[in-house]
Amino acid sequence: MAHKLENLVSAAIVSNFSQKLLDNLQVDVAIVGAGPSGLVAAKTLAEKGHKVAVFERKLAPGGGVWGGGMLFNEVVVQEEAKQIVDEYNINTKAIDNAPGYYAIDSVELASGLIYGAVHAGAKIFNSVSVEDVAFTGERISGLVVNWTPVERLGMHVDPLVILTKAVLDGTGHPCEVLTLVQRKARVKLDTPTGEILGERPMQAATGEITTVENTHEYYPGIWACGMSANNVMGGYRMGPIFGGMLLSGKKAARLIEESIAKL
Ligand code: 48F
Repeated sequence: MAHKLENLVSAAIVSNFSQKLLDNLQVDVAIVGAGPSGLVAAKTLAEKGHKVAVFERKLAPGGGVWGGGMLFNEVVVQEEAKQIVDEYNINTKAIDNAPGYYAIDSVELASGLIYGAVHAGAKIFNSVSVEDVAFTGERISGLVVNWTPVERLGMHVDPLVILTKAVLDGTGHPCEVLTLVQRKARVKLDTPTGEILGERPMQAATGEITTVENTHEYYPGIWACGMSANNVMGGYRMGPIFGGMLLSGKKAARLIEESIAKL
């Protein structure tokens, strides 16, 4: 009997997704959150040949980029980060009276960062939430994941586990993964108090610098980038300027690559 189109489409989706998930049950780097910092890290690591999976709670990857500032869909980057934007062939527009600052259409930036990560070979699993981590001895060695609708509906469904050499917490303002590591595993993070210091109010220029400075391994096996790094270390927020996020993603990729090379 000839296959009906409906059946071929369904079978292709089920088999391709299943294969993709099977291939990513063990990865080199598991990134939580497909915001700008996580997406830059994903592209940079995947281009170097690392197996990278990104888990994003929302249906649409891109994090806080899409909405620009107060839903005006434009964002700003500074000169230091323009080189990263140029790698993606994303258009920038010099800002009058602000030498070294550029405006970007936030839809172009979000879609470009997503395409860049996927095209480089990273796999993005959207509508998947990270609800816990797995440990091997004193090192974080995995992510515990479930469908976002399961999480949102509070369904009593057990998760699956992704094993990894490195976890990158790119969950933005709440630094969700490091928060649960500290709370559930009751371990000390590499901060002055051993705890999460909490994000400070807006101070854009300082926040841009500390976002990159605070990109760091906070416990064996787990790094933070972007606003997550700022929250862990008590950095300032900066609003719709995104250069620090992109530079943080680059730095996270470099630190992780150097670290997993030694494993
Ligand atoms: O917040 P987000 O865009 O991360 P970011 O790279 O960039 C921050 C900026 O967008 C903006 C800013 C710039 O001035 O301040 O806020 O630090 O993206 C974080 C992503 O992580 C997802 C969340 O849905 C968002 O898309 N996320 C958060 N918690 C989880 C998660 C989780 N537990 N599991 C999966 N995804």
